[in-house]
Amino acid sequence: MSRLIVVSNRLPLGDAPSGGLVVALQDALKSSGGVWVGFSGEVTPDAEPALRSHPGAAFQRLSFDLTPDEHETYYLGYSNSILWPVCHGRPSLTRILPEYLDGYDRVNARIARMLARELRPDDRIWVQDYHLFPLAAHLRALGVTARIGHFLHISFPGPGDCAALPNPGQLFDWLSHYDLIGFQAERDLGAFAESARQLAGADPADPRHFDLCGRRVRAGVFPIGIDADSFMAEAACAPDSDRMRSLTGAKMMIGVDRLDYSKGIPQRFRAYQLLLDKIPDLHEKISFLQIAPPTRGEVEAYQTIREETEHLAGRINGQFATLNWTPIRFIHRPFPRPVLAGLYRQARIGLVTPLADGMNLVAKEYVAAQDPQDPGVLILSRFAGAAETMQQALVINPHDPTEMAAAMAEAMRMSKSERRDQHAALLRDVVDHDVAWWSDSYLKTLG
Ligand code: ADQ
Repeated sequence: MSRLIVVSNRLPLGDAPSGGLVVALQDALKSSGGVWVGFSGEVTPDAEPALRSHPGAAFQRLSFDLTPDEHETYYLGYSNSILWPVCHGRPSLTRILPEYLDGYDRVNARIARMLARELRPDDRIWVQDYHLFPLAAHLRALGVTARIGHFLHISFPGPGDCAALPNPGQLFDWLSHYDLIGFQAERDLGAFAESARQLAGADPADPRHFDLCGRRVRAGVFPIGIDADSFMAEAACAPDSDRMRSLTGAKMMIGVDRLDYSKGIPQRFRAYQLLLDKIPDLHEKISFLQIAPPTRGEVEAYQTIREETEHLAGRINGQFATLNWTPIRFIHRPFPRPVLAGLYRQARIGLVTPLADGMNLVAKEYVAAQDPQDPGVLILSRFAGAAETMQQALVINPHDPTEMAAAMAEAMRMSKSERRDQHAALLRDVVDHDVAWWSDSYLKTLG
């Protein structure tokens, strides 16, 4: 059996499987004697030129360190100050410096050199996400002939946003070295086709095969899911925490996101403010818990979003709070999965309102965590990849505060039978298209 080699920016270290991706790939890695390669999380001036092995998992794990300069240029720079804003439709938030592209390409070349030494000709290599676009090109240059696939977890930019990259043509050249490029949603495949046509003269042989930069590339849509069964089980046995119950018995609305400008957190705060302003009857009857651990704090755009959201939450509490009721609790800390599952289950409304998002797993986790007899309501942005398959949610435009506030009011009003019908349809999709389905269908297509 050919080995599966997974390469991602971060290597899952820690003892417990840290997320759906690990759970999904664990079996394939274990049964094929496979390897997971990724960044160790350590930034050190003496990053070794060889991969380091981490025993103790069901599969082999190999890591690399980054030097401070590589971390600055490859990770914070090209990946998160150029590609991330461009792929999320925010080119005005890019910071383009020539050393970012240099560092990004150099780190990918270094990973390719370290990885090539470990490879066998019949391995299948599965590269994850936007940090590693050039990896296949560097592996090919070293003579690697194995099958190489890429999966993009975030959305793909249309031609207008792609043109804001310092190197739009080169992006397509990098991608042309993969055998299969996987996207989250039809929307992303469409954007890829159009951008590749306009910016790199790509010729679609059919909707799923492209002649790109002199090579034939296959592309497809593989919407990622969650580890639905275990999430449902965790939520069902989560203790109903009394500490979470508000003094006024208010129904909870929950948002769970990394603190990122793509997630639409200020928009959701403004819609909530409008709701409380327009419908005083809801005062003390609804309370909003927003959990948002900060990420990428070294990047300026993330400092700005933190200030903006803290300011808005403070203003809403100042304006509406009573002695018994705090309208918003804004918590900057990650929670263990079982705690999160219990919080989702207690929440009458799950608020997922990104301005742009590859998929958004919180939408799926929220649905899986509900009590099917008395489920809560999902309010979902039409700009999340999840909206392509989760049409039974209350799908909204996150830029329109009136529409979002109306959806919150509607979710508070909905009868139990309406909520059950809506939830049953959503749950079917979450269970049928879980993370194991995602990895199986991708790897089958890769061959
Ligand atoms: P992210 O942008 O990180 O992922 P998302 O899909 O929402 O976004 O996944 C976040 C994960 O982190 C969820 O599993 C969530 O439970 C967890 N999480 C968030 N806040 C947490 C907290 N405070 N405590 C604990 N856990 C927390 C990228 C893309 C997405 C795509 C995923 C997977 O941007 O669009 O869905 O990859 O492909």
